[in-house]
Amino acid sequence: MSFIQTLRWFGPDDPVTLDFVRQAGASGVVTALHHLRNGEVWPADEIRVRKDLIEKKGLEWVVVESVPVHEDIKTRTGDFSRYIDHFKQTIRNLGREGIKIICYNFMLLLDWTRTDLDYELSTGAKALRFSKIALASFDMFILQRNQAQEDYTDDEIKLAQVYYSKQDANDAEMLTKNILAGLPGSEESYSLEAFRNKLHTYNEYNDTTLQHNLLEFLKEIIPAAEESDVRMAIHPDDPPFSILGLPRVVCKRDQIYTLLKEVKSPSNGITFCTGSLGVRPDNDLIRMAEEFGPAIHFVHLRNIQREDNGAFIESGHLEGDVPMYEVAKELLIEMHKRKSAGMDDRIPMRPDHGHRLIADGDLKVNPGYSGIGRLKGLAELRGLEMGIEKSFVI
Ligand code: DNO
Repeated sequence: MSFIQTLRWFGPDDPVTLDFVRQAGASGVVTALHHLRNGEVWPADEIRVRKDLIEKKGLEWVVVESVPVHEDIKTRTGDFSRYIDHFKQTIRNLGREGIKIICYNFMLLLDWTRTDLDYELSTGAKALRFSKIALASFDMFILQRNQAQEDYTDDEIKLAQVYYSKQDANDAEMLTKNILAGLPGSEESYSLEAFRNKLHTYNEYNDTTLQHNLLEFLKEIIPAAEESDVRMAIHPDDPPFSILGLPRVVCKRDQIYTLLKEVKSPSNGITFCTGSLGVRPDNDLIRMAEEFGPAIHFVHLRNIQREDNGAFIESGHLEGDVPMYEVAKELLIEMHKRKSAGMDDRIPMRPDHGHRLIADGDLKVNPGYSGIGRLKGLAELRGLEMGIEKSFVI
């Protein structure tokens, strides 16, 4: 009753190849047609070509991560109806090709965000890190967003001033790039000027309007997913709080509860990403894994270590603030329940991100997506899972 072990693969240009995925012992691949423009329908023949490539290596494409949601859909402006039709068609095309789990997110303008992509841990390994103070310094002094100060406490403002005063032009450029250039899978990137101009048009959005737009979107796409026997798995916001004045509505337990309750369907579910949700101490991950169990269609296992002033480091998969043993146990129990109910029981899981280790060498990997670092994560999680399974008395 184990997870389907998967690794993310960014397509034929990814230096971490499908052969590597196979040798790592994963059976599943998580990928997307990254070369298509946001909002385009994914053509059936392109899906098939990608699927064949994966299957030729003896692997299976089990999850799409992600089908990007066009910005017009999130804001419900412009051409949003047409883009929703495209999204539905993409669901149908994927379903017809046998790819039944689709991960997506509903973050405005930016996808996942980090301020430091090369943070050196005490072991010498490199990790990703997010610092609220660095973000505040970008927001107030580089982006110079109107009224940005209102979003920070006096202490945060002081710390951000100190942080900014220590930065040289290169540091500031690097920080801007890390935040705006789009981390792998983001599919969107902005120059400072373009981002500033865009942001001006977002003043009217708040949690209420954004959540409304998300629910409207779900009401339209979930029936298409049901017809195609596809399960939609929304990814939580990362980090799970508002940044740069933009609302975020998939951050915590109550928000997830609402989106599942308002559109009840076996096709409306979540990606349970422990690294994203775990940043908030008010998210009780063990309880959430139990409560949302049946709606968990895909799992990202990753750990974070919270630090002072709203910062966090991506720690080793088994070390940090995410109680990985207990969470994994809850998810394995969920799979057992499914099996007893005669249902499709195995949830695809990927070790989310990995450190960059010496053995990763100079390979130009996508930030967070090293080969050896993720292999370490996968191996640890595989061992954890086996230990839990063997201890079950069923
Ligand atoms: C980061 C990922 C995100 C995620 C999207 C889901 O490593 O977790 O890129 O794929 O936000 O749509």
